[in-house]
Amino acid sequence: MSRCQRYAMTAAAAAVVLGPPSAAHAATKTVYMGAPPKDQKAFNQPYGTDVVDFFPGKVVIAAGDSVKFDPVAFHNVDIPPKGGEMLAQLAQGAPITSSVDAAGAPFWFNGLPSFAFAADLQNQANGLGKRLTYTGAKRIISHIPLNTANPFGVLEPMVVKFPKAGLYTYYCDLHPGMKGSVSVLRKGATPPSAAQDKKALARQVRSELKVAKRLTPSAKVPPDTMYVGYAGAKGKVEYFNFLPNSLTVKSGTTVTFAMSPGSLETHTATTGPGDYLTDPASYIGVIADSFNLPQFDPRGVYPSEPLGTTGRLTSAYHGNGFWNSGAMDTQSKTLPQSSARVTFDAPGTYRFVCLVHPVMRGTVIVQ
Ligand SMILES: [Cu+2]
Repeated sequence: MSRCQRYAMTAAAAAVVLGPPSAAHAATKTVYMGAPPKDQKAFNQPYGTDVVDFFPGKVVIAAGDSVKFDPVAFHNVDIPPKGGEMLAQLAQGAPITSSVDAAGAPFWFNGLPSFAFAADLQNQANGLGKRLTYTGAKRIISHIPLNTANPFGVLEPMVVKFPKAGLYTYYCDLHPGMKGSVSVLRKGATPPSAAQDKKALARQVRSELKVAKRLTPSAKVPPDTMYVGYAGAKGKVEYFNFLPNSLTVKSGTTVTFAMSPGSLETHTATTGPGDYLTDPASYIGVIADSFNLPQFDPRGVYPSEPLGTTGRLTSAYHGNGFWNSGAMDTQSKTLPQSSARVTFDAPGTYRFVCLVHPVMRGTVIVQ
């Protein structure tokens, strides 16, 4: 029997004589940062989806209780100070110099700022593995869940105590639009029981699985377009692949690679020599690998073509057949675009990948 259960029994026994206990023992409720571990397969395997959400999205506790934020996927938790806003995930760094393509020609983005994850997100002293108290005076934030010290180790949760009643919204800085809330009742109030919480969590999983099931069958893709990832209208559930997976066009066709409206993700559509998964030292491999590092390779973040222009892709483009949409999203104010267009100028088979999620692949067959 745990200390808590013993305490609860004592309190229940006391209640018979004294009426409801005025102050139950401080409890801790868990919020998964991403789909609960036991449900992840249900999203991934049949539907190719993942869900960009906190589980449960709403947690109700009493003042003095804690929330354990469990980093089960690539998300962070950012609880801004009272009246404050979430942080931007990216920070601008020193201007890019001498970034050249495989033919030796300078890329258009030389002179523009480099990008890195914001300092607070990189700071390993933040959040994960800590027990903290949220008073509203100061931001509480967990760092990026990359276990750089121990890449295969389990990440420690962040436990946050909420001593003051109120409704607190928190965010994932890595997926602008992903948020949850902690409702803190006055001290001594009775929050939902463990059984009620379990039911509510199961309800959330069921309802998002329903979205996952219908997602790609109900998708309508405009002509000469590939969606890079596909999110439903609500955006939380996303199909992690190119849609359609293969597109056949005539030479000279301009194809649009687009984020789907409502997506909370960041993706690229990129083609070029090599493959991150089978050859991390290859041209594409090196660029994709930089998304695991604090400082991004500008060839991955920036579109390969100046904004508003359309490249004319052949196997010799940029010296080696490279073309990149750049990092795209629909929500943040940091990334420049949510779609990119390229004209296919020679017959052949062009393989595309997402540099951020290298399992996402699409093929354009040009006739
Ligand atoms: Cu992606």
